[in-house]
Amino acid sequence: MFCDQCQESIHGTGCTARGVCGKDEMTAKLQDTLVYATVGLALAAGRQAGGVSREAGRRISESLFVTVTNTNFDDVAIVEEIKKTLAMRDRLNALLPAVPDHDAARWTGSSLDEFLAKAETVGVQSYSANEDLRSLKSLILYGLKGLAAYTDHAAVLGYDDDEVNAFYAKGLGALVEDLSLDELTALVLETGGTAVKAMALLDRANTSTYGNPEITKVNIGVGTKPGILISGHDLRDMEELLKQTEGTGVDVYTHCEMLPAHYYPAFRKYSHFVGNYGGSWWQQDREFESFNGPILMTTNCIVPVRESYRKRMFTTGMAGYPGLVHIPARKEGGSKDFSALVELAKTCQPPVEIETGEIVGGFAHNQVLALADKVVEAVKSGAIKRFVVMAGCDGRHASRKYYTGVAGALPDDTVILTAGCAKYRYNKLQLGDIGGIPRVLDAGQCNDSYSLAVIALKLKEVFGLDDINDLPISFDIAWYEQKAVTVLLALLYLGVKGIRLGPTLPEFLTPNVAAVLVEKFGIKPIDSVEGDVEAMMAGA
Ligand code: FSO
Ligand code: SF4
Repeated sequence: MFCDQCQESIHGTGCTARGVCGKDEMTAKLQDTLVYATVGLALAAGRQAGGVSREAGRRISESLFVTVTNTNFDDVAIVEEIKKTLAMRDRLNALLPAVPDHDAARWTGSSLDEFLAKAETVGVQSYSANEDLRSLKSLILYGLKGLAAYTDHAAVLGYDDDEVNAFYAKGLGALVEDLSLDELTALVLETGGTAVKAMALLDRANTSTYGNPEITKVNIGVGTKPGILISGHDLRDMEELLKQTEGTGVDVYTHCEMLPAHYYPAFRKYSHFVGNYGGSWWQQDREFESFNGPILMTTNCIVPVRESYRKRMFTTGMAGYPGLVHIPARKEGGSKDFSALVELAKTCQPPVEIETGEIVGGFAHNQVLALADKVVEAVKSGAIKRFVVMAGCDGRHASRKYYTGVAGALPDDTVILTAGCAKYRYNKLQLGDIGGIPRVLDAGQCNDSYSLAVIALKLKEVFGLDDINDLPISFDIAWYEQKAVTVLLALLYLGVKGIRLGPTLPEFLTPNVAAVLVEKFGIKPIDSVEGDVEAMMAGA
């Protein structure tokens, strides 16, 4: 196996025997074959008379999402995804005057052994013999994987974007084409442009269905009833779980990236939606143990499952893990059936309280724009000197203490804008407020980084600036998995310069490609807390 797609990849070599994430060799290989099958599907779908259909776009989203870090460790499920993808590829091939002239569009296989054998020649290292070209192709592929997660969530709510689907064909097709450094660099930016569209699409899907997030205080303590803990990003699963637990005597809590569900009016109304339990994804093994009740993983961020809670943990959607019960997809027009979790919860003890208090969030674009006058006034009066965007992911590495340090060291006249699980490094610090505006404004999930971009663009307009980089705003982004790559590419596309990226730069960037990013966009690695805070306050 070879995998270098996340920040915890073994530095210098990538993961070659077993992933730091827990992914083993067989799973890694099957995921490589699934990506290659998806490239074949993209080649066939992109050549259809009407362009990439919504059905094909959804299949591509699902297949790529399965291969995002920590999403699916279940080989049986991945084999099924490969089969479904090849079947759709072949149906589309049959509609063409000629099957695309590439092995990705033509190879055949139907057994586990054949899929594993195929993986030997189609992993990410096969996309080019030139390491710089391969690096750019990796950047495109990983950006597309994150994008796929977002378009999958939007599709679940009935929202698709034909332009995003069209780009799946172009971007995935590029992985198996001979393209120059310049052509691939342009495609990297185009991936960023498509990422903006995908994030806007998901924002529209979420807010049209569940209302605009509002300022909300979220309880981090526990109640006295047994609970179900829901993690991941899928808001439709959230909705159906809340409906199916209402009046059952079972409470519902969020974990990690599901915390922002509390900010939506459609979910706030449920009295049994009690609070958020614990911290970010990598702490789940300890926290799932003490939660005592059933746990539902709706998307990525599964860490190797401990025996102590294995029987209480369920997956759904694109998530999967061997030995766990998987709640099947909903039928057309229907709902998923979470009754197994509800029945199990009734037999469980209430959660053990691990902390008390509350965190405040709900500062997505609509809410912040409603406060725009107050914010603009605070900037004009000098009460707010600078905004620091600290969005992205959290992870296991001790070096991520840097983000807690930066949040604490930023002067009292700065406001932190955040989204994604990166916030767990500082969202329980008491950082106060500026004239009633909290110093940490949490927009929501990582996809809600879109909101942060909307807010920045609005501020640019209000202050009559031509360039987003003229705002008193700095970007100190943390990355872990491929959705953060998507967010980063979106920011680059929007013209943001001088982003700090940490805790380490991606392993898959060669020195030459990193140099291009430095030269064109001023991307820089993080340094010391003191040095970076001082530099950011000076606008550097
Ligand atoms: Fe964090 Fe995980 Fe949302 Fe990522 S929970 S690491 S950026 O999934 O997707 O923010
Ligand atoms: Fe390694 Fe990350 Fe790939 Fe897992 S996802 S195998 S930790 S690079």
